[in-house]
Amino acid sequence: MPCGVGNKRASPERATLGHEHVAGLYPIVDLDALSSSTFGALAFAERVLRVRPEFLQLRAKHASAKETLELLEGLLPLCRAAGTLLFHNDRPDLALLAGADGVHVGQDDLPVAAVRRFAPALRIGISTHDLQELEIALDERPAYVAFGPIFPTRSKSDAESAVGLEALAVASRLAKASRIPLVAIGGIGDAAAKALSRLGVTGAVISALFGDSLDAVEAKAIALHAALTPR
Ligand code: TZP
Ligand code: MG
Repeated sequence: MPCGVGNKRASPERATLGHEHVAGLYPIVDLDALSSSTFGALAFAERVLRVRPEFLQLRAKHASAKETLELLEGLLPLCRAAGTLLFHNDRPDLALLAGADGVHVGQDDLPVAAVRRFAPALRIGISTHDLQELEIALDERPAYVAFGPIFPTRSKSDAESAVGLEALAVASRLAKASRIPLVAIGGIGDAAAKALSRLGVTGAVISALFGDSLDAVEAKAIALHAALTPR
């Protein structure tokens, strides 16, 4: 039986981030994006982790379960050393097996209640794409809610329409009222990062982290992290 299944006394409080506000960069290590670069996932992660982000996500849409588990197991000590929470996209089973901190689920993934039954201690992030989905997700009291795409993106094959900054401002008010951290996603680069930070929202980023070299990746992570951190 997986750990936690049937543990009715598990406290939902354990599965939050422990605070309502998150700031700074939320880097996503996306294997599809990495496949068009010369970077290995761990070397890439090691560079972005130098900004000590609050959390980092592995997104492995087309990798095998075995390869994904091995990668998560490689990422975990790097994240621990940086004080960063490791989230895995889509698959709570792999997150749990690897000892990761959380799972990021979308609208077609396992429902939050099922994830909680399976793995009560895993923190849960939920993807939402409009204000109705956002309000439903906030009611689930996850560790954070992601909202987007804010701007058009090429990193998600089936991306919904971009929602824009006005909808993000409304989403930010709703999330604040619910005291759940909000993560904006989709087309976030330096310019958008400044607008996000004014709204008190953090940003998840795939493509804007890429550069010609790992030094350039690190420089981009530093710049995005600074732009997403309110002064
Ligand atoms: N979900 C909504 S947009 C998106 C995901 C996974 C892709 C974000 O990637 P990028 O390159 O930062 O736009
Ligand atoms: Mg998903």
